[in-house]
Amino acid sequence: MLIRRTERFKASEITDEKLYLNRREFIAGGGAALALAACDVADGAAPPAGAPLKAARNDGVSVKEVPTKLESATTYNNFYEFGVNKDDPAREAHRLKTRPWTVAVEGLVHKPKTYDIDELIRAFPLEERVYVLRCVEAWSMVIPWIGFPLGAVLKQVEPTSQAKFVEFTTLLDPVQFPGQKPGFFGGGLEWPYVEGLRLDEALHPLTLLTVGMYGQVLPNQNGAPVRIVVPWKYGFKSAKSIVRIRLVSEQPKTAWEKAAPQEYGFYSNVNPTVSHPRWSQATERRIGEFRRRPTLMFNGYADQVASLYSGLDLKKHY
Ligand SMILES: Nc1nc2c(c(=O)[nH]1)N[C@H]1C(S)=C(S)[C@@H](COP(=O)(O)O)O[C@H]1N2
Ligand SMILES: [Mo]
Repeated sequence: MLIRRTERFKASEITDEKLYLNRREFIAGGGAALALAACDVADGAAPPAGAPLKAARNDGVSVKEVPTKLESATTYNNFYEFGVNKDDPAREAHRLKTRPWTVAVEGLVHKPKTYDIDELIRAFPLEERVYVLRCVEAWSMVIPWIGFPLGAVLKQVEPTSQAKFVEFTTLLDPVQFPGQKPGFFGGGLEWPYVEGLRLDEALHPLTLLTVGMYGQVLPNQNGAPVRIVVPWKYGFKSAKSIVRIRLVSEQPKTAWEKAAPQEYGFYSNVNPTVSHPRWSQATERRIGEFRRRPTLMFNGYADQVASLYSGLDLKKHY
């Protein structure tokens, strides 16, 4: 196991990488890979953010757009556990220890299992998928994520016939997450951050259990060591730094729904025809661009996901 893990990050692998790394980052990344090989064996320390992570590009599901600058994707973040300002996560995220880390997959399943994060990262072949992250605040980024379909894990634990929804829970730890401290303004959210999907949404092949981006280990501010990415929904559906995936029979109460139910619904499908009560969703600002672009129905994935919602009133189920 150790050998395979070391191999995944070994320095020689980086040589054939087109990646997104410029030369300086390339050198830093190589150094990180070597440091990893050493500390990994010694004490199971986390692979440093920025360590190379290899994955085969899945062109079939990737958008053809140029990725947002890595620097923007790692400095303009929503991660309220670190603070409500966009630059808080990049500054505070070093507090989060991503090893040891486990993810419990439990609830209405025949074979509940607690995965060690490194076991999870090796459990299925990693893919690179370029998706547009569309935030409910009407901005967006193009991000080459690395992960594998969440459905692969869910099938392994065998949901029972009573399982209808999947609930995701972020780590609760006010020491590592200053935003969770009592008295700290956390945007009105209750901790831990909880999100959810219908089981069919969770099993959809586009739904990605994500452990990296831009050819690298996921940076802490982007939800290390593991987060969800649901590309046809607003960004807040993609819970970061998750420790539990629970199969349940009732629709989970999500963090944003609890905080402001009239503004943030359970479905939160990207939909240019349904406005947020305080702003339009018709257009979005692509980070790094000047002109706004029209927002696409289901963020451009209508062909793949519209059938999940046939017969559902998307104005009512926003
Ligand atoms: N635990 C947790 N997950 C979270 C959030 C958060 O505040 N806490 N913010 C969400 C929102 S609003 C967005 S837009 C995306 C941002 O992901 P990114 O920083 O990787 O772009 O993360 C989502 N996941
Ligand atoms: Mo968001």
